[in-house]
Amino acid sequence: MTGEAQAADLERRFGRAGAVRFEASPLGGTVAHLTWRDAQASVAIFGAHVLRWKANGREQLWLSPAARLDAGKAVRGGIPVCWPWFGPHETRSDLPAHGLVRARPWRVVETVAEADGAGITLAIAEGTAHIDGWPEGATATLRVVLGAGLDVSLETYNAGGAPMRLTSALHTYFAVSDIASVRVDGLAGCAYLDKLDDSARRQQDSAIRFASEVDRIYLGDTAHIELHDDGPPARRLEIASDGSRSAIVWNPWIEKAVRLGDMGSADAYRHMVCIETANAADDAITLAPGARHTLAARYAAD
Ligand code: TA6
Repeated sequence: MTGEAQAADLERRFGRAGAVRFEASPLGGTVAHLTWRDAQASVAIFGAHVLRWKANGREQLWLSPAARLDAGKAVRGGIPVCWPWFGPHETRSDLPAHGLVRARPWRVVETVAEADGAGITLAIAEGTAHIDGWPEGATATLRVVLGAGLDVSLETYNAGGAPMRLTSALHTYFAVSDIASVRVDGLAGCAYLDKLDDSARRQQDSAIRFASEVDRIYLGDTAHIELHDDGPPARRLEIASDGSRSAIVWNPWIEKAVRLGDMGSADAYRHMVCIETANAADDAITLAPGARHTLAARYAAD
């Protein structure tokens, strides 16, 4: 089915006038565009990937200018879904980093258009029994609601017969005026694992600022984080999480950004910061057969 045909089919089945519209994206896949008052968001069906969120007249998320939906790999930027593991697989180095779903087709389950928001729910599109590393019987569902803020929730259901170990993340790339103008509040007092120093355990004693690569897994009370960007223009963005005991803060800085090769420009690292709502490392979850878990983030921008 061509992109245009898929978009037309989804528009017919799930379009909601004035709230949810499907189109064949110039990035090479089908995208759902959500509208609520003057806010907008776009969600790619491939990877169930939030590509953009515009609120208060500003793009709140960073997306690589090199992003493609038809390259068979995860999109750089927006909100990649890391599931059913975050980072490298615990025992299998041959399996992809950040799990199995961010570079895989999903399908639309439903869309909603209500007074307080426009939303879409997606699930993995295909049978999973054949996918190497997939926990037997596990399913993932992503729900995105655009309203006064942006709500993203990732539900795991263990429909299998055995307990499953789960780490996951909403790997959100926020747009910033310049990384030197950024301060992250809300993690002072938390322990963190410094991934740049063999996961050494350290303590965050104040706000986070950036002057080199930062790659840290914060543990404990990470439920309310604030991103402050002095701009210009100055901006504050709140991240409230639920079902999450970890938060990852990451900026690749110069060398790693060049090594990644898909950031779109040499100075792209200056205009993004990842603050990820997660359960990772010590906060891995064991989900019993029949159990469900939801990882949720609510973003609110001034
Ligand atoms: O969340 C931070 C991190 O784990 C970094 O270590 C870096 O690898 C980043 O994710 C991006 O990973 P990716 O596989 O998308 O290149």
